[in-house]
Amino acid sequence: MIDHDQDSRPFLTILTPQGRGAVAVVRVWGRGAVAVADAVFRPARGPGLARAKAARLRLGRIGRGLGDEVVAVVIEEDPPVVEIQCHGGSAAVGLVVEALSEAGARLAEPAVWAELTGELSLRADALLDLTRAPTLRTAEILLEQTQGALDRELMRLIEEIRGPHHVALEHLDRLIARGQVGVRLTTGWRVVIAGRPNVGKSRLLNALAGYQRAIVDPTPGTTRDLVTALTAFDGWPVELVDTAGVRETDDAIERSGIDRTLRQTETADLVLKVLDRSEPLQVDDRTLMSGPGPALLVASKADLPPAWELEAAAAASILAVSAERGDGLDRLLAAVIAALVPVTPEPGAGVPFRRAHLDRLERARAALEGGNHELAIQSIEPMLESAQRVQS
Ligand SMILES: Nc1nc2c(ncn2[C@@H]2O[C@H](COP(=O)(O)OP(=O)(O)OP(=O)(O)O)[C@@H](O)[C@H]2O)c(=O)[nH]1
Ligand SMILES: [Mg+2]
Repeated sequence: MIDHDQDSRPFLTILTPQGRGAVAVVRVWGRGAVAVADAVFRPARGPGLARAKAARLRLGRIGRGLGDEVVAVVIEEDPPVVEIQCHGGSAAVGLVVEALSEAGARLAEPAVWAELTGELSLRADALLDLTRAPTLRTAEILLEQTQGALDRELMRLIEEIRGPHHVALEHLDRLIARGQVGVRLTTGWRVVIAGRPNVGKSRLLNALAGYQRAIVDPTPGTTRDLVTALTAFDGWPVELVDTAGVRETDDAIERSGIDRTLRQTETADLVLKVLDRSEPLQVDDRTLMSGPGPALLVASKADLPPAWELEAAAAASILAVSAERGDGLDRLLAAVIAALVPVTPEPGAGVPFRRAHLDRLERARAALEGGNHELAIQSIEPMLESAQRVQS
C-alpha cells in the first residue's frame, strides 16, 4: 500500500491493457501532477500543459529523443488529473512512463487509484474495467464512460422520469439494451461450435480464428477435448470453443469429451450447429438442430457436391459455408455479431457496464411501470450520488 502522506509525488497509472490496442492511456494524478506532466510534454504548438485550458486536448511529444507523439489533456485541476494518450506498443508506453518517472511521478496500479481517492463512482469503476478491456472497441466504450457518458445519461433519465412517463420508459429500455452489451465489455462472449464428428468444426474454428488452432483430420473423433481460441469479431471479443463431435461411442475418453460438449452448448452465448452438406443428414444432426438455446445453423463443406437441399435442414435460416474456400464466412460472421450484439452503442452513449447497473435499471423500469416514479428515481440515484461526490 502506498502512503500518500509520506510521499508527495504524484502517481502515474497505465489504464489500458498491456500489449493490446493501437492507443494506450496513461493518467498522472495527485498533488503536482500537472507540473510533472508539463515538465515532460513538448507541445506541437502553443503554451505548455500548465498554462493550457482544462479539458483542452493538446498534441505534442513525450520521451527521450524524438519521443512518442501523444495527446495530453488536463482533465481536472483540483484534484489534478492529466490524461496522456500515446501509441499502444510497449516501446511507446515505456518512453512516456520513463519520462514521467524521471520527472518525479511514481507508478501505481489502477486499483490503488480507486482506493486512494476513495472513489466509488461510475467513472472510477469504468477506469478499472478499462484496464481489462480486451479490444480497442471495448476500450473506447469504457473510455467514454470514464469521461462521464453514463453519468450524464442517468441525470437526463432522472429528469425524464419527473416528466412524461413514456419518454423515460423508452429511454430506460434503450439503456438496458445497451447494458446487455456493456456487461460483456471485459469478458466478451463465448461461441461454441458443435456437430457430429467430421462435419468440419475444427476447420471452421481455424477459419474464423484466422489461424490453425485446432487439429483438422479426416478421422472422425479427432477433437476429444475442448479447444478454445480468443479472437475478436468486428472489435467484439469472442472466445471460440471447438468441441468433440457428438455421437454414440464406447471410447471412454471420447465419451467424456462429448459430455463436455453437451455442457458447453447449454451455457454458450451462441452455438454454431454445424451440419455437413456433403453427406446425408443423420439422426444426430436432427437431435442437434432441435436442441435448445441461441444457435445458428451452418451447412459446412459448401465447396463439395451437396447431399441435401438447404430447406431440408429446417425452416429457420441456415448459412452455407466452405471453411476450405472461405465462401460464406463473411455472412456467418455478420450473423454471429448480429446475434451477440443486437444493439451497437452509438459513439458517446451512456453504457451500463456492470451487472449491478443493469439490476438497478431493471428495478427502476419495474417501478416506473407500476407508476412509482419516486422509487424509480431512488433505484437510479445511488449510482450518481457517488459520481457527484467526485465532481465536487
Ligand atoms: N472440402 C471440404 N472439406 C472440409 C471442409 N471443412 C472440413 N473439411 C474436411 O473434413 C474433415 C474433418 O474436418 P474437421 O474440421 O477435423 O472436423 P471436426 O468436425 O472437427 O471432426 P471431429 O473433431 O472428429 O469431431 C477433414 O478432412 C477436413 O479437411 C470444407 O469446408 N470443405
Ligand atoms: Mg475437430
